[in-house]
Amino acid sequence: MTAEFLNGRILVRSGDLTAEDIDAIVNAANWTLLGGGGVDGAIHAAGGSEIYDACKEIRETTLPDGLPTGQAVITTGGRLPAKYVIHTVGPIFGRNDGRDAELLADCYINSIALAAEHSLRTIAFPSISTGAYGYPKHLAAGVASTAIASALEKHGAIEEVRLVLFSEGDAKIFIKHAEF
Ligand code: AR6
Repeated sequence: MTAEFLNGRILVRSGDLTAEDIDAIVNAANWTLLGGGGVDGAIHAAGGSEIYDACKEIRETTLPDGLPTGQAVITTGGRLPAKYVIHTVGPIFGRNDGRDAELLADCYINSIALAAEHSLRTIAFPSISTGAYGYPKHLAAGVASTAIASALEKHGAIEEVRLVLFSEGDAKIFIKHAEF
């Protein structure tokens, strides 16, 4: 299943994010930047040690205390088809004093801004926070779509944003609740 929004600038479909041939894929990481399960584990497994080494370097230099929720950093894509990985940390649902939506929106907005800063034109996201971090998928779809649309208004050089949902069912939920 594939759906297009904003004249084809946004594409929503099901698939494996690690297989995307694109300028950057976004990792739903955790504050350590040093790996985990879910899409994070899949990205490090497929991309190899170059990504881990780049994350470790960031921890040893600019981010000794880790990456705050909602912020984003960029590394090589290692052996992935994607040239770069943008790592962001989604909110753990229900643990942010009512700021879950704001922090989830920050993930998308800051990742797209970072891509634009690096003159990238295409970027693919998973549905951040909707696995281990427990964000209800239908709510996350509304937040993600609104945040992406506003970031695209600001960054005219970004040509395409792909939302790559892990199953057909997840893609359907996203499309049903998206607010593009
Ligand atoms: N391609 C696309 N989507 C995927 C893939 C994939 N290969 N694998 C999983 N998903 P999660 P979170 C979907 O748990 O909720 C990690 O341990 C999955 O179905 O990966 O942000 C990190 O290190 C779900 O819809 O990320 C953190 O500790 C979505 O990706 C923590 O999990 C996000 O699920 C982050 O939790």
